[in-house]
Amino acid sequence: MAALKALNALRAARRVAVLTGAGVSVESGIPVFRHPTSGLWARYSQEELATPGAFQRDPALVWGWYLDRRRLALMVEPNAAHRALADLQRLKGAGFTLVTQNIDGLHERAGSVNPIELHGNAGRARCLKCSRVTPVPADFAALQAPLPPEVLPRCLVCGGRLRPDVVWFGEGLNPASLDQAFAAFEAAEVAVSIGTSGIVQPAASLAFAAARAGAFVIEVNPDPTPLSRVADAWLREPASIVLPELLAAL
Ligand code: BV8
Ligand code: ZN
Repeated sequence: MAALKALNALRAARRVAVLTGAGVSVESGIPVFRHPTSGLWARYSQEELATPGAFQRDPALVWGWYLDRRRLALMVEPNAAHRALADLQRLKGAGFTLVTQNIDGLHERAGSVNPIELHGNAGRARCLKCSRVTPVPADFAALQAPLPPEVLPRCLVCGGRLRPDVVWFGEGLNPASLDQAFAAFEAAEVAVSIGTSGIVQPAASLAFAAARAGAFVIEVNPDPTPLSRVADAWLREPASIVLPELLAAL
């Protein structure tokens, strides 16, 4: 029943806004954010590593974590959920906006064009001094953790230290990206929240903003989240099953 309601709403909608979280990449082989990470990282909470303080205290440790996550993202393939969202964008055209909390770059590799990467991208580095953003230097990216501090990358323009181009806890999101995301969700006829626990702010507020503006809200998540009781259609199945089915029927 919920799937039919979702299908009818998506069919009729000209403006569709989608938010994805780590759950959309699970079936590609990337663990979700809030499960204990394996191996070297098991003894740290991810919230501890993804902070300016952690980088200040031990940049080699934090860079090692991001290089590992970048390496994993490059080793895996986008899954049917990523590909279905690229199809949906081709179908809906300019009325479609994809916002992601993920830093794995899988949406673009699946064919999505200009996804709004609210939390940045593990494939990029940013200079602490001149803010220049570049791909993570390839020679540095090839190194395995634990990294000796003397190998940490520096900006080729000003010599400043480079950091991962991601948004850490306690850091502001890019204001232009955030405004663009809220504008899309507040204008949407259909808002879709996929594979996110809806814990991290301000991203978690997007779907609620759409609901308040009168959008039909679809949630794709096997588990309940704070959005589930507000959603007009809660599809409790994995994204890589539900999204291709919806696209095939559109
Ligand atoms: C900000 C990049 C203010 C890095 C990330 C108290 C103290 C300090 C801060 C706060 C606080 N209370 C609130 C805050 C704000 C804080 C916050 O929200 N904290 C939370 C933990 C309470 N937010 C911030 O700090 C943000 N900044 O507020 O700044 C400010 C303003 C101006 C100026 C200065 C400061 C910044 C937040 C961004 C943090 N960076 N990532 C990195 O990745 O290393 S967030 C991180 O969490 C990832 O981006 C991740 O994507 C994101 C959200 O997690 P999810 O994607 O939802 O993943 P999760 O594992 O949680 O859930 C997966 C879901 O998938 C599950 O529900 C599961 O059921 C589902 N699933 C599983 N399999 C499938 C599936 N679904 C579908 N199909 C499947 N197959
Ligand atoms: Zn620089």
